[in-house]
Amino acid sequence: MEGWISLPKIELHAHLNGSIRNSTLLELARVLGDEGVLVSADVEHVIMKDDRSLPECFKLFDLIHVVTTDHETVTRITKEVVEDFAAENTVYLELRTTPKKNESKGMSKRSYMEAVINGLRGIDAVDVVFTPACGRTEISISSPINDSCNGLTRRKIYVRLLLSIDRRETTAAAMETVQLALEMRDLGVVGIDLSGNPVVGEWETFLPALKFAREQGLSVTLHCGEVPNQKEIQAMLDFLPQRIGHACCLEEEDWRKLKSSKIPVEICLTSNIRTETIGSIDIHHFVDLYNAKHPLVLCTDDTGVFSTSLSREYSIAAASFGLDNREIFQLARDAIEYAFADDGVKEDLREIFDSAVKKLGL
Ligand code: 6MZ
Repeated sequence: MEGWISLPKIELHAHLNGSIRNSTLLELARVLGDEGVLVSADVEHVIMKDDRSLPECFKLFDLIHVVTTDHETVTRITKEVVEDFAAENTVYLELRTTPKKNESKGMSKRSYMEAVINGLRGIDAVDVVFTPACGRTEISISSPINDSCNGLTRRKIYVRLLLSIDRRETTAAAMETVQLALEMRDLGVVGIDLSGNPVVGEWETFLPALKFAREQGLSVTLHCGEVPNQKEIQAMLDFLPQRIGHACCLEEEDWRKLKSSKIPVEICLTSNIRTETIGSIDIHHFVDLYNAKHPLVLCTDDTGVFSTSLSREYSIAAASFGLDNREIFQLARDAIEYAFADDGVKEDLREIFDSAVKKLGL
């Protein structure tokens, strides 16, 4: 199948500011360069660099945040990121982002998220279904993958949001993010993510907010084991989040716990290789988890930062692990079960995949 673009796909681990088009980042950097806020040539060099270690990634994120944190830009990047995922046939996208305060721009965590929502509302190239209310009943589906209207084929993408807690944040700041997520449930917020530089911060700092999120019925996913830290990995697995991301640096005992817990793992192949969190693709833990029939889902992490796409991640898995077309299709379809969306959305997604079987010649 050409590049797996025609395969319907589910994306469950994508960071908004990590998924910006290079062309947009460069354009934004040039504007700030012209205003004398930064030296755009330096920024261009950093943006265009291909391989970067994990610590370098977090330096890049700080730079990206300098060029993106105003409302208008947040709206623009949200729109572009969703359009890009939809263009490669992602039919369900769980997009995560860290709500940010920026007093100089009059930005609060809430207004940041409102700018994200405005981005979703502003998309007209595809049908975006992002609130439970604008769901299945309001949009008539003539073809499960593409809706036809006036002879034009329109794509449809479900989008749900996760609010990220950055590991640099305090307990109070993490709590504020969870509170905001609860208030924005009607706008498609379904869960909380813990992310950020894995060598910064303590698990105990975030635990009260994560517990509160869970008590209130939000789903939780944790970046777990991006660096070796067995005490934290054990504590995270004991918390029994609905999903974890990465799971690169687990020890024997952690693998046992993970496998018996059946917590689904968000696998980000290119990210793990580029950041050298995993030495090479042939020793990636995907293989062990896949053979053990452990729940897992292929994800991009940061399409912009790692120059990848979801189709590309599927191609890499097919080529590196010898999976045939049917196995790849099943891998993509199984991801529905690990999404944080409600049952009605999942039912629609199953139909989308099942009706794609014939079109894909499977
Ligand atoms: C941990 C990551 C990450 O939230 O500003 N982020 N956290 N590990 C990773 N693997 C490489 N990739 C991205 O998107 C960017 C933020 O997502 C988190 C970091 O906190 C980064 O600043 P938002 O939209």
